[in-house]
Amino acid sequence: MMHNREDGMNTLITSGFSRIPLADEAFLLKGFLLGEDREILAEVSDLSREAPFRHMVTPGGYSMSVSMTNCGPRGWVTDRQGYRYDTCDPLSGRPWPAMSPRFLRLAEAAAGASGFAGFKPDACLINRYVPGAKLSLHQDKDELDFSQPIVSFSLGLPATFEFGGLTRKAPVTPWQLEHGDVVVWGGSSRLRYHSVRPLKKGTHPLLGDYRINMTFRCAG
Ligand code: MD6
Ligand code: FE
Repeated sequence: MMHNREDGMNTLITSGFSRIPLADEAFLLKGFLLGEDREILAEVSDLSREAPFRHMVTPGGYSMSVSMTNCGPRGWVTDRQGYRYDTCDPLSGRPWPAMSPRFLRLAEAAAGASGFAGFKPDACLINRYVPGAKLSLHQDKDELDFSQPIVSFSLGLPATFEFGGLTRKAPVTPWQLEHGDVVVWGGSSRLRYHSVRPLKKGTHPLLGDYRINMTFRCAG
């Protein structure tokens, strides 16, 4: 079913989506991106020519299985020196590519649909997974402003996302994230631990054997 929805700035035309609560102030918006998935992927492809996906190294010296790039005023980076946000891509020395109006509008609309009005991210980390790639249990805590939520787009192959509690030992709940889904969390859930299980083999009609995840944050 198609319907129009006011997001305050533009009329967002998207396919119907359903909102599933994951925890207090955390939601999964199923199918939220399906009206604009091709456009989002074309923009990611374009910006990755300027700032290519690369395997970053953790402070402990391990190369990450997920490859990453960024867009927007700040980008998340890791190397032997630690995790941080940087205004420039260390590969090129130039500022990260701009965050497109579409990305900003969709991220703000998803946050708004989850009770976080007026979300204005300054960072977008883009993660690319191939089968076998995973993300270990972590908190997103390198941002300066925890009053703002994180908005996470999923495209391409499905993944199992594990959503936990505020301590590393707290039990996790698995959720399937599919092409077009958005996860939003903030407030009392902002610092919950989470992980992504090793991606299963598969072929997505638009992305082949990749999964793309984009997380929008207020970092600065
Ligand atoms: C992913 N996402 O889905 C990894 N972090 O590939 C994250 O680590 C994440 O989805 C914070 C908020 C939402 C997320
Ligand atoms: Fe995360």
